[in-house]
Amino acid sequence: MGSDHEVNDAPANSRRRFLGKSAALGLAGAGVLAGCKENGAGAPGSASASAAAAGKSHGASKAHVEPGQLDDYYLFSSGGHSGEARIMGVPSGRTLRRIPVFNIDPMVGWGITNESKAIIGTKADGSLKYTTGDTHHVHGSYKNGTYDGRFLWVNDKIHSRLARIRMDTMECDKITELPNVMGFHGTFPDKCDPVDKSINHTTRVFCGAEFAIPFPNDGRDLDDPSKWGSLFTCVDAETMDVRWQVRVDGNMDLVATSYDGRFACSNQYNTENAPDQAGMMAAERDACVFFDVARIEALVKAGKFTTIGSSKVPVVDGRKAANPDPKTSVTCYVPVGKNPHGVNASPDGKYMVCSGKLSPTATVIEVALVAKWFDGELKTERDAVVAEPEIGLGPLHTAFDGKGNAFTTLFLDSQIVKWNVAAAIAQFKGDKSVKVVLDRVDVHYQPGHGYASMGETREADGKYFNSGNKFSKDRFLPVGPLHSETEQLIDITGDKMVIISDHTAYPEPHDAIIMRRDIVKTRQIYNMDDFPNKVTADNAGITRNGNKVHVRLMSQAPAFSMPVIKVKKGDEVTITLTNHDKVEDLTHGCAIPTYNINFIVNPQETKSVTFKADHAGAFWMYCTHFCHALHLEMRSRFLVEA
Ligand code: RUQ
Ligand code: CUA
Ligand code: CA
Repeated sequence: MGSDHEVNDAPANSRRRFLGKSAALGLAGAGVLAGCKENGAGAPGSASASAAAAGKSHGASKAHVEPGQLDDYYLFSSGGHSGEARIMGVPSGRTLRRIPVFNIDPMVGWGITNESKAIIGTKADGSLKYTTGDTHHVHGSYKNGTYDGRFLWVNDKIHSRLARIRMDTMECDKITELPNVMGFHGTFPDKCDPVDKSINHTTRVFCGAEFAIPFPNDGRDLDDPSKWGSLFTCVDAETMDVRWQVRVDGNMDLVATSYDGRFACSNQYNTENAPDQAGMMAAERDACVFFDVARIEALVKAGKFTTIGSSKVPVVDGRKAANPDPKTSVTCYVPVGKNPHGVNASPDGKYMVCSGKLSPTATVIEVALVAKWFDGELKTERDAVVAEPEIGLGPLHTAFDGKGNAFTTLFLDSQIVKWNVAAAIAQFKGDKSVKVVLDRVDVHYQPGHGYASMGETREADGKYFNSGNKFSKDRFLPVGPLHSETEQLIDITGDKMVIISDHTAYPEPHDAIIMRRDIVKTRQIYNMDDFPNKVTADNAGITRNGNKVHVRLMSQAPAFSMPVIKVKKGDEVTITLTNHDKVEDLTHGCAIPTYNINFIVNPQETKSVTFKADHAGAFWMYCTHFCHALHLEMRSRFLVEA
C-alpha cells in the first residue's frame, strides 16, 4: 500500500495544487477565500493516509456487509450529465442498478424500443427528440411525512424535463417537458395537500428554474435580458401534466416543501436578475422564496393568470410588484446569505435551512414565522430568520439526523460540519455560551451534496450521512484524466462523525436520498397482462400489411419462438418480443447485427422495436443476456431478401 501510494503521489499532489488554484480562480472576486485551505486537511498525502487509518481502526466493519447479506438502505442518486438515475446499497456502497431516464442505454434498450421512445418523446420522423439529459435531484413520493415507496422523481436540467420512476420496477414511466423554462434544477414533491389535510400523500411535484429566458423564447428580446424571467412550475404527481407556473423576481435553484403542505420554497442566488456573473454576486444578500400553494391555486381557479406563447399552462404573477400585500401575496422572499445553494427542511417540520455559498453561514428560517408573514403579522420577511450561524466556507447542502443536528457540506473547506439547530437559534437570540458547531470531518474532496439516512422525512434516523464529493484525486487508482467521484459514507450515530467507507461513483451524482429497505417493495417478475401488445402462442408469427411486417416473437430459454424470420428489403419491420420465462432473473436479450437493435426482455415482459430493413443479407438475431447453458445457441436467422 505504502509503495503504491508513493508511485502516485507526485502527480496527485500537482493535481491537487492545480485544483486549489482553479477553485480560487472560480470564486475570485467573491472575497471568501481568505483562510481557504487547499484540501482542508493539511499536508497533501497525510489526509488520505490518516483517513485510511481512520477507516481501518473505527469504521471498516460498520460498512462491511458480509457476502450474501443485504444492505439496510437503498440509496437513490442522480447521475448528472450521464442523464440516468442510480441505485446503491448502504452501507456497502454496492452498485445495484442504473436506471436509464434521459439517456440511451443499449443494455436495457432504453431509447431503442418503441415503448421507451414513446416515454422519452419523438419527433415527427420517429427519432428521439432529445438524447441527452442532466439529472441532479432524486426525490421519493411521500405519505404521512415519510416515503411511501411508490415513485421517484428526477429532473433534467438540460431540457427542463421532469421524469417519474415507478419503484415497483424501478423504471421511468413518464417524462414531462416544462414549458417556458430553462435550467430546471431543483425539484421536490409535496408531502400533503395544503387545503385538504386528509390528502396526506404526494399529489404535486414542484420544479425550480435556474436560468432566465425571454417569454416566449422565440427570438424576441435577445438584447434585453431585463425582460427575461424564471418560472416556478407545479406538475401533477399522478398525471404528470403541468398544473401551473409562477413568475418570480430573480431565479430559483433547489426546492424544498413544508411538512404541512402549505409551502414550497426555493433558494435564489440571482435575486439581482443579472445576466452576467459579476452581477449575480452584486447583492449582499439573496433570498429563499416561499410559495403559498393554496393561494396560487385559488388565483388559477379564479382565472387570475396569463399564459405564455403557445403554452396553455396558467402563469400566476409572483413578483413583488404584483404582490404588495402579504395577506394576499402568493410569494414571500426571505433574505438569506449571499448566493445560496440548497434549501432543506428539518425533519421536525419547523425549519428550512438555506446556505450561502459566498457567505460562511447557514440561514435558518422558521416555517411558522413565514406563515405569520403571509398572515400580515410579521414586520419584514427577514423576521422569519431565527438563526444564521457561521459554519465554514462554501456551505451547500444540509441534512439532518432527526435529533436536532444539521450536517452541512462545505465545498471550499472540504469538510462536513455538524451543528445544532437549537443552539444556533439560541446564539442568534444573544446567548454567547452555546456551542453551535459540534464537529467537523475532512472529506476527500470538495463535497457537493450531502444527505442522511431517511433525513428528508419525519423518520430521519441519524445513522448515515453520505458526502457526495466532486473530486477524488488521489483516493483511487488513477485511471487517466477523468477521475471517478468519491462517495464517502459517514457514521453519524455518535458525537463524532466517522468516515467508514469510500466508494467510487461514475460522474456525476448530485443529490440522492437514503431510504430504509422495508419501504421499497419491488416486483421480481412482470405481469404479462400489463402489456397490451404481449405475444402468446395465439398471435405469434409474421403478419404483413403492404410493406409493414410485424414479427410477433416469444423467448423461452434457450430459444426464440421462430428460428427463421424472412422479410424483404424496404420493409418496415416491427418485432414484438414477449419473454415467457417465469423464473426470477431470467432475462433475454435481442440484438440484430448491423441493424442497431439491442434490448432486453425480463421475465414476462414485452417490448417492441420498429426499423426499416434497408439492406439485404443474413443476420443472426442473438440473445445478449446470459440466460442458459445454451445461451450462445439462442439465435435465429433474420433474413432480408434483396
Ligand atoms: S445541485 S452539488 Cu443539482 Cu447541489 Cu449539484
Ligand atoms: Cu437468452 Cu441468453
Ligand atoms: Ca446573488
